[in-house]
Amino acid sequence: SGTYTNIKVEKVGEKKNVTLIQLNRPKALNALCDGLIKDLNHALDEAEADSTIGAVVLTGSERAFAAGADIKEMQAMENFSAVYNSDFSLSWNRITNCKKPVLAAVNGFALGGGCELAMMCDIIYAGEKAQFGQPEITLGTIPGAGGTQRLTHAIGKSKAMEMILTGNRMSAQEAEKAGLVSKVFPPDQLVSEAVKTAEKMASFSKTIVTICKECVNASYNMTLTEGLHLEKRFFHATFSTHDRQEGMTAFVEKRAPDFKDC
Ligand code: CO8
Repeated sequence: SGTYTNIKVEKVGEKKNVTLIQLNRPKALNALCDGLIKDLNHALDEAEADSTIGAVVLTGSERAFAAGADIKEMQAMENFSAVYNSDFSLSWNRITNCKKPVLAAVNGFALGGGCELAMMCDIIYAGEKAQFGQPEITLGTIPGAGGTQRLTHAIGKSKAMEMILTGNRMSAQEAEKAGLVSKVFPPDQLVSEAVKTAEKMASFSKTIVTICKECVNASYNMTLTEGLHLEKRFFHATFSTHDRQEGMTAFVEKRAPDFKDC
């Protein structure tokens, strides 16, 4: 694992096949400054390139997953061109495009860009005291890293509108009920539960896991007909992999499969 200023990175799990990335700017409640985003992108590049890693868990502290984009950095941007010409937002697709599954383990505040960062991940687990919100309206701006789009997809128009137009926060329990979050755990068990799930995803064929992720993400960008077509073609494609043959043969022979990620 590399050495970073704004994050901590560790290989975890029984087989050390999960990368645990912890956002680590406690004094600013993990506000997503430029340096933190650069560190995060770098750590994701490393996890993606590392053939021993099968999944990533992204977490913060018990107090905050991330309290948003760094307001102090944004305050200094004078006008449209200052923000437009910076690479402030460009690298934020990194998580969605990561070939390995990324699970967000959210304790505490996930606000603004922090909520958006969690929503870029493939799965969100929350600690019982987590709070989700898009408070940009209170700062005279709007969500700029997917909040108006991904939140609406996740929880529907009425709930998304209410959060975005009022800045009101949603509790972990409400977020689970609304479908934003898939599971809620006591704060001190959250990361270990997330790692367990990540280990399970990491136990399967990496190639097939990546295809699954690509197909699910495609549903955001395609009509149903196009998405079903893409899925069918990828389903067919799995038949030319070693791992599909191994998986089905292992089932028939009543033994554990030995996936080779090809
Ligand atoms: N940016 C910078 N610093 C922050 C941020 C932030 N988002 N949030 C907290 N901090 C800092 C505080 O300034 C404070 O620092 P200091 O001690 O130097 O004053 C420290 O963290 C602790 O914060 P508080 O004292 O405020 O702690 P409280 O427990 O009283 O309150 C809150 C916690 C409620 C989370 C409060 O800090 C808060 O409201 N934070 C701002 C939340 C917010 O508005 N987030 C949205 C930001 S806008 C955004 O994310 C736009 C996304 C667009 C993305 C586009 C990217 C391409």
